[in-house]
Amino acid sequence: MKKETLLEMYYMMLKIRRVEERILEIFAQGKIPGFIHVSIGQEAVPVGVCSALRPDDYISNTHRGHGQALAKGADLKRFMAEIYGRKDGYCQGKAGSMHIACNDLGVIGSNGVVGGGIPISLGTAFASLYKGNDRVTVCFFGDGATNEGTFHESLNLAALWNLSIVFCCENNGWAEFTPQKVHTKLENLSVRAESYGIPGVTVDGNDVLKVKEEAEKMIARARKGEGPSLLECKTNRWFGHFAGDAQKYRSAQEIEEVRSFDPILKFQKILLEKKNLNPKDIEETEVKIKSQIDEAVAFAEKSPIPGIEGLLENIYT
Ligand SMILES: Cc1ncc(C[n+]2csc(CCOP(=O)(O)OP(=O)(O)O)c2C)c(N)n1
Repeated sequence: MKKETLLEMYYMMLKIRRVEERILEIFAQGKIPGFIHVSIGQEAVPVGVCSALRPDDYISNTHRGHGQALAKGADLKRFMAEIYGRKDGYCQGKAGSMHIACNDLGVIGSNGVVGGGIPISLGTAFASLYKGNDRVTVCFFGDGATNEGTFHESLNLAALWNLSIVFCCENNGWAEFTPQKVHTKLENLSVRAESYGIPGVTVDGNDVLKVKEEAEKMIARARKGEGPSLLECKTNRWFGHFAGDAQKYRSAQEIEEVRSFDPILKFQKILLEKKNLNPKDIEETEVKIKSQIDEAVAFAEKSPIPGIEGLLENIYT
């Protein structure tokens, strides 16, 4: 892999982490409306997968989807304005964190309905088939969503219609306050693919290079018209289900332990060892990201709050 690609991936993982840390701070100050779900600890999944996509490909993101939208190329200013619920946001402030969509980037929308994005993503995959193009759709969802009927119906239909789609389960081990072992008997959720006659693979979702490698294979397969597959990336949710959830249901030891699987430090170590990165580069990347976030926050705070007159604009019902 080219050095520039590796550095771009590192930059994006760090950017997602720092953006979400800032969002948590701002949310605690009461400046952001609605709910916030951060994906801190899970950055390798969206970055590994989206780095294998073309700009004209589609993704459907989730309620924990900040990283997915940013990794697909969301402009930080318009993204932040949307989080703030402001007029200059991607959806004119009507979507916020949990329903953000970026039409020009093929980010078809996050969803507050768990598993709700899965059948929607079949729509863009079907559009590619219908129009005869090779645009691929990646559909992100969590481990909890794999127990929804929409997951099973969608995998069945996608397999049957041979759709160009990669189902990506960002498995952080928790569905709200319920650990995986309480919501399913399965250890590897990728085995569910077999029931629908499609390939399924489980990878270390804290290893961005492994995620990218497997995603590339599945995306190439879909692009060639060979149908859907299921990629399970096992990762860790560091914080509570939503901002403000103190995780009283998790032991302090577990919360501490998951941080030892930090996907950014893991990748950073590889890059330092291979001399693709030096400590000065890390410092410079941090400075660059901080100034981008400062600018984006200032842009969002200056952006107007949407007025009542726009309530019915750009709404589809
Ligand atoms: C259909 C539906 N059922 C329940 C909920 C409440 N709920 C919100 S998030 C969530 C857990 C989702 O877990 P998972 O799919 O693993 O995603 P994660 O939050 O871990 O990213 C639940 C049950 C909902 N929003 N929609």
